[in-house]
Amino acid sequence: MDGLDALRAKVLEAVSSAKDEAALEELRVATVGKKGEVSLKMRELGRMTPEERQVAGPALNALKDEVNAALAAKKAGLADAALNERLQTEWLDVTLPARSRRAGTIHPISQVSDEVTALFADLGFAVAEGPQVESDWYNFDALNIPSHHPARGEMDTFYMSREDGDERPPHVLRTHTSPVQIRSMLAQGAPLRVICPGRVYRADYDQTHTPMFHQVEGLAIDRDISMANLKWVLEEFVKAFFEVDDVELRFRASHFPFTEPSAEVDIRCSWEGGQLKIGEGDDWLEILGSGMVHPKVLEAGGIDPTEWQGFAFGMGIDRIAMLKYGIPDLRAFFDSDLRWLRHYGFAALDQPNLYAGLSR
Ligand code: 2NL
Repeated sequence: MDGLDALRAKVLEAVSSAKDEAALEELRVATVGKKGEVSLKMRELGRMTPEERQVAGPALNALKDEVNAALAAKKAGLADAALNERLQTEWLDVTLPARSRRAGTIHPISQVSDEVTALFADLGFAVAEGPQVESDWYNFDALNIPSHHPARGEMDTFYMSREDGDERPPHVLRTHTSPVQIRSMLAQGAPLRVICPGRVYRADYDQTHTPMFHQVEGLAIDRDISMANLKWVLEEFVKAFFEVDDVELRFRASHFPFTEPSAEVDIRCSWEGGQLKIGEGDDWLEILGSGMVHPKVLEAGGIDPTEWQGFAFGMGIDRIAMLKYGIPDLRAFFDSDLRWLRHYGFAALDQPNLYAGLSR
């Protein structure tokens, strides 16, 4: 067939001098593509005599194979060259010393939250979490908080808005983590031991209150749980959390709608030269509220109060974080001031655990 050798030489030369993959692709289309030079030559086979076809057919097929092989080889070569060029220009010296500036730190609230949950986990409590936007039933009714109770007022509670004309009661930003415990009771039944840390919201903002703060609540339900169990659990907690060998707790009668009886718990302490010492001295520090779960609350949680009883307690994480780590100003917790965070933050790899110690 005329000109086949010349075509072969021309195409192979073009392949070998192609600069990049795009040029190569253009060349493929122009030669072995549907309307490429080699393909057009193949169409001529139809007009040949059988004898001519017997010679030209294999020659054309061989040329097509040869061109395809050259294209593939060149393509691989170009990819190698591109990679080599990247490797030449983009290098990284892994022997350089690490940057000395510290990365982020763990916020004291996260740290204390982890400490408290690690501690109660060791006492057999499971960690539970729930939504921050709650129905009024989970946040109030189930907790025996009547509709006229001041906590329900706009002064204390953030209400979500409803569409105009929607008469259903609005959702609220949860004012405590108790709804999580109601959900745990309904989902798991008795016996039950849960610890619920999380964000809560109240419409209050001054020196000692922020509209969002952190709470942790605990709940233990069994057939014969009593205030004695509550007292022991809280003593163990306070000793481990404040890292002291002994501490005295004082239970003061109080009132919450969701517990009966209710008690506020103080711990013995001293303030000397502005320095707080837990477990010694003549002062008392209020750290939490507690009590025996009200029968109506057990009922709302689907638990039979004639068979089961339990204790519950709640405390502010922000407050105990300030006490433990000597942080004077509550509002600094939420300022995101990097200097403050570097000063009061914790190293990211120091996860609290009871073996290594809660806070190294
Ligand atoms: C406080 C007082 C408290 C509870 C929280 C609770 C939860 C359920 C049932 C009964 Cl589901 N009680 N929680 C009980 C007593 C006190 O918190 O001063 N918190 C900062």
